[in-house]
Amino acid sequence: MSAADQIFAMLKESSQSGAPLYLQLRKSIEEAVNRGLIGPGDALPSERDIASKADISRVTVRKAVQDLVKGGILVQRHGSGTFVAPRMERVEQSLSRLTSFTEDMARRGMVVRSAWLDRGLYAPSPDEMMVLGLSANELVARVARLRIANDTPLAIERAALSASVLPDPEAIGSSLYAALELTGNRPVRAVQRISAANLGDADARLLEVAPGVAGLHIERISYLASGKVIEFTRSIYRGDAYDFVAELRLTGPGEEIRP
Ligand code: 16G
Repeated sequence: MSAADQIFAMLKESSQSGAPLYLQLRKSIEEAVNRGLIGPGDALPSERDIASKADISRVTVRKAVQDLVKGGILVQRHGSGTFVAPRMERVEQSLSRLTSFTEDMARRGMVVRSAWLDRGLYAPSPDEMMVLGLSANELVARVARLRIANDTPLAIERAALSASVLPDPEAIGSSLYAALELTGNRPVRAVQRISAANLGDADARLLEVAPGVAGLHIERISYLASGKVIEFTRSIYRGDAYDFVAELRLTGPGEEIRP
């Protein structure tokens, strides 16, 4: 049975419900995806095919499809059509170990690569001056990357470090922490702040999700053993790809809780 037939069969099942047509169609496409009748990466039949098979207007089909794109069930690629979104295998990330993206993904057997969004030396922003302890006449090294594992973009990371630590951001290979390790500047402690964020258009396009879907905004400030701040990184992670897991322990009497 073709994908259009599968959807039509689902639609016939739900046609008794009395709900608006576009909602019935949306549910039918969702059902076809959930039951695996059309799989991740499969092309959705054209608007015209669905409309003629189900005998409904193309406007109705468009409305249902747009809703599913917004919900992340379908993805639209300019020029090539609409597809079932790839199923994300969620990554479980411990919040108690200070690891790098490269190490995290390699441990899971995933192939890591990054696309450079920016790298260079700049005059620091007020935030960067404050966090990294820079004065206005010092420079900041910025390293912005789209982090990709097994061909799926997972996060956009924008790191800022003092230019005295990273004088040549062009020279980092595939891992920032490996480059810092070489000069004895790999952080030993970090404080991470995670908050919810809806992805804006530009970030959503890079992460290949629909604009407005849920993401995680993560700010990491990392320290050397001396207590000096070494890295200030602001990242956007895909909300459908990550579970951050923290182990909690009861603190003993007199034990200090520090951030
Ligand atoms: C992690 C860190 C990021 C760090 C990067 C280094 C979070 C949220 N962020 O992704 O702060 O810059 O690792 O990775 O965990 P790399 O050594 O592979 O470049």
